[in-house]
Amino acid sequence: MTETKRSFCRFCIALCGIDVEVEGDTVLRVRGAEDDPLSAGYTCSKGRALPEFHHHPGRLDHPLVRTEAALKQSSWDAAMSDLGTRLEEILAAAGPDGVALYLGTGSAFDASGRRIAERFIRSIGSRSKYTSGSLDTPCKPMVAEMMGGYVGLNPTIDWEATTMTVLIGSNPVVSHGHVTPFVDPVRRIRSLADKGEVWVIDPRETETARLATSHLAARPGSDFALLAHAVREILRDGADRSYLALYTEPAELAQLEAAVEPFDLEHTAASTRLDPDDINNFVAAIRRHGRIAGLTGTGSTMSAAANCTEWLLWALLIVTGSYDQPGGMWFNPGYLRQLDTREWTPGTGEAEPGPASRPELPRRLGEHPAAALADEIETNNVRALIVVGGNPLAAFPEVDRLEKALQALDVLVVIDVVETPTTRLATHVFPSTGQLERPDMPHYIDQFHPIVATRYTAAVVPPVAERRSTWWILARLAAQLGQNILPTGLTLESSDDELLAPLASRSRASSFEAIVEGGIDNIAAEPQVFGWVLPRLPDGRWRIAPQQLVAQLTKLEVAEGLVLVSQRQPHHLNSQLADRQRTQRATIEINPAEAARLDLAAMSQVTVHSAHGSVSGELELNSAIPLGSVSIPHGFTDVNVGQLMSGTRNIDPLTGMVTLTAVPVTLEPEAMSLVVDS
Ligand SMILES: Nc1nc2c(c(=O)[nH]1)N[C@H]1C(S)=C(S)[C@@H](COP(=O)(O)OP(=O)(O)OC[C@H]3O[C@@H](n4cnc5c(=O)[nH]c(N)nc54)[C@H](O)[C@@H]3O)O[C@H]1N2
Ligand SMILES: Nc1nc2c(c(=O)[nH]1)N[C@H]1C(S)=C(S)[C@@H](COP(=O)(O)OP(=O)(O)OC[C@H]3O[C@@H](n4cnc5c(=O)[nH]c(N)nc54)[C@H](O)[C@@H]3O)O[C@H]1N2
Ligand code: SF4
Ligand SMILES: [Mo]
Repeated sequence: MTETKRSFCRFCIALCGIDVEVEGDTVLRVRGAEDDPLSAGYTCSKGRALPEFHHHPGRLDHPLVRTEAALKQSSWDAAMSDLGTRLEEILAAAGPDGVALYLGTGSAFDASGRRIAERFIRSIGSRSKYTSGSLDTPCKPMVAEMMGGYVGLNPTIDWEATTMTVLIGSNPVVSHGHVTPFVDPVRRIRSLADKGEVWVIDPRETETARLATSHLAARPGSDFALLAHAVREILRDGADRSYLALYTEPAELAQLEAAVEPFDLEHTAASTRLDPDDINNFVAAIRRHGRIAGLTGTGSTMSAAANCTEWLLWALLIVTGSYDQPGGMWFNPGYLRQLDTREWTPGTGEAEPGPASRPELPRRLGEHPAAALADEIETNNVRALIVVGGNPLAAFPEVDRLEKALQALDVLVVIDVVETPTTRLATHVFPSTGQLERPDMPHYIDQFHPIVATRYTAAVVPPVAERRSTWWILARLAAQLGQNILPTGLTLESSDDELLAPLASRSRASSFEAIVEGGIDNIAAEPQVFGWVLPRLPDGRWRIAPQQLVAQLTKLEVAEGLVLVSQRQPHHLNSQLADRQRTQRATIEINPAEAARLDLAAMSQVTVHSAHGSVSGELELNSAIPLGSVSIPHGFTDVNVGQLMSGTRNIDPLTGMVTLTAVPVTLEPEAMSLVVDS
């Protein structure tokens, strides 16, 4: 019998409401839930591919343990006993840091799995924790802490009243947003444009740029200059002086003024390669609107200028009096965490030293930057790695080197739902329940919601075969090591719901049951909350000119020549669904005029070289790519853009982030491989 069950998609932060048609444990079809208050029937092709992903031929069904060269099916008890013994040996020989954890994107959408993974690594006392956050956006928490005193301040558009929105290096029509979700993005961007203006700063002529009222195709990596100029000009004319008097220090404001002083029109036009009239129009628009909203995406946060761009955007939003004010931007305190009811001790944004092999890399948020992982393994500091919901071979820099390092580990545990290039190297593979097989409630991503609200879903289908919840797998492993890492009163026999329930205890809801029964409609959700951040600022003010960022700005340069720019594609999420090659694959995209200039127009295969490495693939001529740029999507291991990225060069000294966009490259016809008859 066919039944329809209500859930929400957990591929991306849009968390669209879905109606899932099932028959027994077979998932037949996914449709957008028409009556969902946020997504109102919207889904994208990834959400609709959930049945295909759920029944993927590579779905993991049993624990696998490597014996000799092959992974062999095992029972949970035997796999845990084998792994427990090996981890105990490593802990005894190498100490707690010898066991590392990498939490990828897949873990962010599993509230209990992520929470118990964090408890696992704490319980063994290891500092070797890594997450994908150090690859895509470490500037955001750092700038939030430096300027506002708290890492968790996540500014969001005032969807009701903002009249000017600036999107820098983000393409929500494809991505559905970086850390601010654009549910039903075309409708949302149109509605923002209907209310006033949407400015997109992106070297590519993106799907979002086409819907915007203005598009500035600034030179990749030059966003900081445009923003520095805007801050400079608004400080001369157009600043919200009463806001500045209340929430900034005059001496710090003077430091900001001095820092942006070199960015006059001429200098800014030369850096960004924008027409001076366009730059003037941008500044004039900001003056016209007074309060504005602005967001960066990975096109900015993965660039060498990430920190300064983020800082100068925050500075622009403060100078215009936009932060924590209607018509500007608000900060989602989270429905579950409700930060607006808590006090915090303001942090300063200082980092700790990195791991033993890369002490120069900063350690932030209790984790090491991903760039350090290969070194840590090569120097034998890390002997075991546990990967939860991540696929480092499709995400990290220097993938060739990383692959060798992963092969050299004593233990590589991968907890995933499907076979991946990373599971293929593992010594232990554990099959996790997938998103349709577990109840869930967004926790870690609670503050990214476009309104203050939460969602609960029951499992849509029961897990089949030997699939277990990620929380159970890690708690079981901890038990094997003699530790109980579950919250008080819970055991390995507890249900997924019992694991979720404590998340409601400090929330806006009266109880977990109220969330379960209420659904998103009748929970006391508030559209937006203003005015809770300003009274909590350190010493009552925004630190508008953090010294480390002021110093970094003086050293920034815009790369000359051909550069690689990042992009995302609509039908896969990083490496997830990237094997659906009939819908999407990685090509090397350049502008037809650039191909003609480089004498490549007739080529089918080309090779891209960076200072670190090379990648070859099919050439695709695309007029949306500007002159001077090449673009390759990430997430693929056949054409793996990670081969161009370095884990040692161009590492940001403040965050340890690898530069993943605006990377200098050269392009040439693919070298013919010699065919040798043997
Ligand atoms: N369909 C799909 N959705 C996804 C993902 C996916 O893989 N596929 N991944 C998810 C993840 S993990 C994340 S973090 C988010 C990211 O979400 P977004 O940050 O919105 O990601 P993109 O769509 O790649 O948009 C980045 C844009 O930056 C531009 N860009 C590149 N370099 C520069 C530069 O130097 N300056 C400027 N101004 N722009 C530049 C690119 O042309 C691109 O259009 O998306 C999430 N959603
Ligand atoms: N060159 C370059 N490199 C990049 C980027 C880029 O734009 N360019 N983007 C960067 C970004 S933004 C990110 S976030 C990282 C992504 O880095 P990762 O997070 O390491 O990569 P993903 O491909 O998202 O891996 C997610 C994994 O989670 C698994 N999974 C899915 N559902 C579940 C589940 O329910 N439970 C468990 N346990 N696992 C599950 C999937 O099968 C998949 O293997 O890559 C970064 N690397
Ligand atoms: S936008 Fe697509 S992938 Fe993201 S939650 Fe909605 S349906 Fe899922
Ligand atoms: Mo990401």
